[in-house]
Amino acid sequence: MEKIFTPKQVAEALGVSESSIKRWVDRGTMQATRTVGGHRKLPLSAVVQFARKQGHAIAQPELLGLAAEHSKCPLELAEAREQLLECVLRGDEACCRALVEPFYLQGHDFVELADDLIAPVFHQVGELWESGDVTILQERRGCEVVVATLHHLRRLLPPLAHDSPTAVAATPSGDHAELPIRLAELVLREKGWNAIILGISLPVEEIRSAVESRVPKVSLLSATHLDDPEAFVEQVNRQLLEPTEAITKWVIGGQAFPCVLKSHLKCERFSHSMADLVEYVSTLQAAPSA
Ligand code: B12
Repeated sequence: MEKIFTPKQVAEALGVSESSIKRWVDRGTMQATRTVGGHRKLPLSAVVQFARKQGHAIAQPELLGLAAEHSKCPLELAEAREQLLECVLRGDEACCRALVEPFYLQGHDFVELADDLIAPVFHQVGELWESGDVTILQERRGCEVVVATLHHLRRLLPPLAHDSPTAVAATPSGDHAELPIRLAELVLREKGWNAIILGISLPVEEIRSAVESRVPKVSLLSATHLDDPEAFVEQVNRQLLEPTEAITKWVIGGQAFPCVLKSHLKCERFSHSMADLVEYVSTLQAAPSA
């Protein structure tokens, strides 16, 4: 259940007067509902989206159940990456949330969060693991704390419209990397898509049956590590992409595909980034429905 606040509580958190909050609500700048008695009620996501759009700092985020900021001044991207890497390697969830949540509240979107902050940090974790400077425990615990942070961020998104288009996302059997599809879910949710994660490490035939029953406008497949990429491309083309090409648009991404194989995938788009995914889906949203 989403947290709901009174204008007085929000005023205190934002460090403004209660009358300013009521004025913003009455002008429609801040979304609110009314009780039967006519009192204004403000959902957390409405306060957060107001703060992001208006560039309004939240003076006391803890009053809204948000993380107290890691650092009071907005961080440069390079600095944010450096600090996130430290939190990830320490497996410190509170520190990770206190860094990433304000980054989002300051107006950065999920595309930036994915492509410019989280992915580069984990690529660095991978390099450190390869050179023996990071343990498997640190790598796995690091993923856990970021996944937990993403769950917190999810509840800051505004509710979906009843007619929002559907997208599904999965990773295939044997691929246990969670971050790409969790990030894709948030990126698409932010753009108004009803993005549903089918699951991680799912057999291809089960992904296919989920797509056939849900008929999503877009389907995403992410693969970070495959034992035999060539055999996988052959199987996924034959058992998943070809049989469902008439009912959904496939977008595939992930580090598992060597360059030579990407063009063999029978998908609409191979995406290297969340920015590219957003660019692609915006062409679908703009297109008149058939
Ligand atoms: C964390 C991690 C794991 C964790 C994942 C845990 C979890 N809960 O998610 C676990 C423990 C499973 C793991 C295991 C292994 N791993 Co590992 N792992 C990583 C690590 C450090 C981070 C992966 C990650 O989450 N990155 C962050 C994401 C956000 O970045 P990204 O994948 O690049 O995604 C971005 C884009 O590529 C794109 N994108 C990706 N997918 C998609 C999909 C769509 C639809 C779109 C639009 C975009 C898109 O958008 C994202 C945002 O920009 C990487 C290092 C690295 N370079 O990433 C190694 C890495 C992927 N692992 C590697 C290896 C070798 C392994 C193991 C084989 C180790 C072993 N011997 O057991 C196993 C294989 C497990 C398996 N079969 O899945 C190698 C893979 C080399 C390769 N390509 O074959 C890497 C690159 C490390 C290295 N430097 O060697 N790993």
